[in-house]
Amino acid sequence: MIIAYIGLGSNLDQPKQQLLQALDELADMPETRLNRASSLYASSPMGPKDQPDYLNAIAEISTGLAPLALLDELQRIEDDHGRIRGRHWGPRTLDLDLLLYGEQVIREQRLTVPHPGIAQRAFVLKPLEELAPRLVVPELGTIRELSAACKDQQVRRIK
Ligand code: A4P
Ligand code: MG
Repeated sequence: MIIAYIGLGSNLDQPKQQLLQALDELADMPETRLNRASSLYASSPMGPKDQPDYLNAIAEISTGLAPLALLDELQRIEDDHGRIRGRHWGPRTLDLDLLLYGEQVIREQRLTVPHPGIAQRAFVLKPLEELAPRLVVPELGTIRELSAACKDQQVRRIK
């Protein structure tokens, strides 16, 4: 089993419900266990501003799925949430990003791991820091270091 981290994001159709339901669905993936999940975090949109604020969270899973099989499962769950692939960085009912897959570095057409945005996004790093501050992102440093470098971005933890 490999430990992997999944980033969840939503800004349409009751984002909190979208994320809580997605956590259940991650737990139901084949060969996979949901170890733990972060709190939910709210932030204004990165990218186009004419869209609602986002809720984000992180799930830590243990999985026997290979990386591309895991990506297939994540995209199936996105589709089940009525995800319509519109403009880049546009609004969405559910976005599931494979952030980290063990310590592997993957550069394939369909899949880049670590996720390329990870080091610039407080809405990813804050919830990751809650779960695993000392975790090392291959080639980049620890989550705590990367999060400190993004501290100017406003992200609110939801109680
Ligand atoms: N892909 C490659 N690597 C990965 C990976 N590690 N995980 C490919 C997931 N997918 C990966 O994704 C496009 C393609 O990326 C997939 O088909 C897969 O083969 P997508 O989600 O359909 O496309 P997108 O959403 O237009 O682009 P992208 O880059 O995924 O958008 P992001 O980076 O997810 O950003 N603001 C806040 N505050 N919070 C957010 O969560 N999210 C976005 C979307 C914009 N602004 C946001 C937030
Ligand atoms: Mg995505």
